[in-house]
Amino acid sequence: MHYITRLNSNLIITYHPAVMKRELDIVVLSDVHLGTYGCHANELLNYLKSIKPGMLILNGDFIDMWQFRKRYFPKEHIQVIQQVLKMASRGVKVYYITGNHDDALRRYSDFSAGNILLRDKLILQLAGKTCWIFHGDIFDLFIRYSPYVSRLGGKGYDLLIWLNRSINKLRRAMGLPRMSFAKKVKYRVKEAIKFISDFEKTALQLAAEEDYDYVICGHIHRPIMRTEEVQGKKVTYLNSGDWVENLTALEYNWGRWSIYEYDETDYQYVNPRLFVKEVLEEDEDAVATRPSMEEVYLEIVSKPVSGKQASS
Ligand SMILES: [Mn+2]
Repeated sequence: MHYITRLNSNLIITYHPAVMKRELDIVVLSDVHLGTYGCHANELLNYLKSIKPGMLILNGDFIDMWQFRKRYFPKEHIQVIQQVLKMASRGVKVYYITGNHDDALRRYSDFSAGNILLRDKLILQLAGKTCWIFHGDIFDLFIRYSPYVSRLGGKGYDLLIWLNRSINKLRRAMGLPRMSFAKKVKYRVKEAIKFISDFEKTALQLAAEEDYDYVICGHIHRPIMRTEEVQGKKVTYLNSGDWVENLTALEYNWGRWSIYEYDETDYQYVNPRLFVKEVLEEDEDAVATRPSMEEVYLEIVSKPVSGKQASS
């Protein structure tokens, strides 16, 4: 998705996404975790500024109230909130669905203010299909998981991400590729994998029992889209991922769902005035009349080449 228009062979303009917004029916985001070191607020801000959805669904853990510290809430995190409010004021319907890290809001569920609607879950009818949307932490009740996994949402995990970022800054300065600790810790552990698969299975199972066609969650920070047949019913499980590690969103447009993955190059803006025109190809006459090195030497030194032979 690059907004590139070729005006002529020498000039390429890359449009800033803010100028050309992508129109979408629905966008689902989850696990932004504003207020934590791990949150990629700048990237999310780029993404939000590049889209024009009819509906924006924040599917839980948008603001991390567990780790909410007054001393860590940087400018970019506030800008994300401002951008969402701006979108709401421009007519985008914003559903704020509560998660376990913003469960303090659950006591206000079903509160609405203009285009901003606070909910614990959302059911949508899309093209004759029923979509069941909620954060997914309720499955923690069903799935017994190891202390390793339960720690993933805690302070230690946030510290790990902070450490990971600091190390990556250093690695980048040394010209080394970035590495992800968090991903390693999370995915390399067998129990975590089992937890994820149990989570997905539970969601599919419950959705089939409740007669939903789609079940859309967040919580486990793993973007995916999978369709299974459960008890003779076709159910699709979707997960919007997160803005800590994966930088993903679910997009619904033209009657179908897709996973958007953030790509830095989509947001690079180069001022066309800064472009240097391509060097014109040398025409053969110019090459033929170009003086030899000896001639240039003579021009400068005015003495024949002696000793070392100048190469031509
Ligand atoms: Mn969660």
